[in-house]
Amino acid sequence: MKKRVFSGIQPTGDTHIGNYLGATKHWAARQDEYDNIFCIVDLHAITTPQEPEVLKAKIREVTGLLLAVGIDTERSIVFIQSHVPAHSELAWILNCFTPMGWMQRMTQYKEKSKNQESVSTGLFDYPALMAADILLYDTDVVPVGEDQKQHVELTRDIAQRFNAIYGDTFVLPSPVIPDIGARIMGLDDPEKKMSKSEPGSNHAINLLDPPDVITNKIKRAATDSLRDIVYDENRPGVYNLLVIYELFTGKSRQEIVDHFAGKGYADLKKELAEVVIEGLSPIQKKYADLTADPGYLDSLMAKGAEQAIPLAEKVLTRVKDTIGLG
Ligand code: ATP
Ligand code: LTN
Repeated sequence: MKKRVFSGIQPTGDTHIGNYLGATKHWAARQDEYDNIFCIVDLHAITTPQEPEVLKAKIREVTGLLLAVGIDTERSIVFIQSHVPAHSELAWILNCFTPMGWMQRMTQYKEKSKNQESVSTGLFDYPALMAADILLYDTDVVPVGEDQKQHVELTRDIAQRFNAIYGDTFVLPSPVIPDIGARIMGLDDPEKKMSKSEPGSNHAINLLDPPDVITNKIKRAATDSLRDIVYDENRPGVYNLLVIYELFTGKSRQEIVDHFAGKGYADLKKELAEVVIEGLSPIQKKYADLTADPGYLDSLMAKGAEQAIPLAEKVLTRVKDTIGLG
């Protein structure tokens, strides 16, 4: 039997090449290897304030982009989190088995709540909902970018704690993080992870950015005052650009360093813009086709929820029986 993969993406902000290179590209590439479930996590999106109309549009956009990068609904279940009520229900139950101290250690919460006047309880509790997403499907493998590793490990801890009390109930999931590209950095500040929620027009390359926007963003990307083009993690700006180049071209590091020997940052940026534009072009074309008929995505998502609901219900019933509910 194939291993079960589950992963999720938030319908907030603009989906960027970090999401693609760190996560969705791998989800698409390994679909035949696994039994896959991918989720557009709209309930996670509302842990920070959202405009209703924008949220609705973003749910459609992210759905379209998942399919455009190659997720195939014949081989993978794709659905919207709020369409499957068991996610909220299991999240509540898991809350009751998660020590506050475990949640307080989560670095994403610490970062996202920093300098905020008011933060929702939902943002603090975000990892319990994520644990519910994963555990509801007896998930073995969770492919994510580096920033989500801690949340998957917490999920595993919650599952282990529950199993220790009640006996084997949950499958223990493991995170899978790509060797290269697990943490694509912001173009404007290579010390910060490229992120959907980061403001700044020059921060991220979005999957739907037109060619001239991509070229301009890369032109303005932060580098350093040195000259040679080599992989050096102590020079995060150039390192990040080289990693992006490597992932879009599929070339080896040696080939890339040889290719840019004697050239300058302007050459690197020009060629990088070309390969990114070329790499995103088929995704953008496919996205335009998929979203031309609005009813099409809706029907696929209805089918995805129909497939997910019985799987989730089965595990939720197991959990409720175990703890004496119902
Ligand atoms: P936000 O910053 O608002 O939390 P995000 O950019 O992290 O959003 P998500 O929808 O939360 O986007 O993430 C979807 C997937 O993309 C996750 O697996 C996450 O780990 C991965 N990911 C996000 N940013 C990066 C990045 N800069 N590099 C590699 N992977 C990333
Ligand atoms: N928290 C994740 C999104 C997410 C997720 C999941 C990822 C929600 N539920 C379950 C993997 C498995 C993020 O990318 N910020």
